[in-house]
Amino acid sequence: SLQRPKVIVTRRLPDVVETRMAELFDVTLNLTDTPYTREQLIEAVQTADVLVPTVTDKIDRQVIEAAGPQLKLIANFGAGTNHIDMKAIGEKKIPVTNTPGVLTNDTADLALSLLLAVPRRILEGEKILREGKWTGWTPTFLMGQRLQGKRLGIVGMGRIGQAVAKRAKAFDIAVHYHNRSRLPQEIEADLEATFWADLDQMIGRMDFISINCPLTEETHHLFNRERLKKLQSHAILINTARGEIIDEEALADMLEMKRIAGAGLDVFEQEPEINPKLLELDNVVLLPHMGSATIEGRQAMGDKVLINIQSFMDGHRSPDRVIPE
Ligand code: 8YV
Repeated sequence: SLQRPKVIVTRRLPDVVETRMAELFDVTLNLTDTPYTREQLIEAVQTADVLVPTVTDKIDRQVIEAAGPQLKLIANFGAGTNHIDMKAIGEKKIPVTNTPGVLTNDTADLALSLLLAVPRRILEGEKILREGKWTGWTPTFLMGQRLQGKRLGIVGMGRIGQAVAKRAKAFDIAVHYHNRSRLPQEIEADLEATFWADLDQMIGRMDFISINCPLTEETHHLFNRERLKKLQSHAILINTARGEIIDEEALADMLEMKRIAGAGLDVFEQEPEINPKLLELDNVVLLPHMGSATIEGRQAMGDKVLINIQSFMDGHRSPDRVIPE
């Protein structure tokens, strides 16, 4: 019944979240925690009242069109919804919710971690030490780039972009940004952020770039080969958004040729596969999609999923409804 909807959760969630879900719903957990196959996803949308997917579930047109009439809600565990074909969702009129807000600061913290780790060569240093290759302090050993006084260009100035800006400001970095629309004046003034309507003009002048926009048709390969060539040769590119926003092959080439100084990547085009060229490079820090991976954040994401399901079942509009374009 609607009182106790059948909820299928495709991945293991934090214990407290699963426990609470089992109290409230008739919940099916994926105890193996291996991503659902297409067949399993199709079966899920044909039997569940509510599906709780994650970024590893490709909810494409075929899956959406296979959904049975009993499917009432897709309550995504995560903010990004690029793995869900929102056009097909709009046609089929299945409501989708996500979990914005609760992972903003964690993701921004990880972007800053990369913004420190790459220019300051932190992982190179650690590796040398662990390999027993550190022969002692020298005046010119592991010199990196200073953060203070540099220019950071943020691409995508939503919640996460703004949280990155706030942190960068504390490091005395000048914040610049490109976004579909300009921020309200008071927010711009507060962040001391400079708006660039033209992305290419901005990136040609930045020391660091942080990508914080969603993956959409417009942002797919936004950083293609041609655009990457516009970066300054000392520039460092940070991506905690989605891998497909960058042409990874082109980026690997540019890094290899030292036409870009470095990159910090938490996301990749073919996760969990990593372009082998990237693995060969010293001037990159590669992380396994862990931007929102804090205990508090993942529990809060689970809480959001719960609230979204409950308010929907109670006949209210879910607070985090994602509107198909
Ligand atoms: C999650 C994320 O790890 O929310 C997002 O968009 O990328 C991460 O917070 C993952 O996507 C959960 O589905």
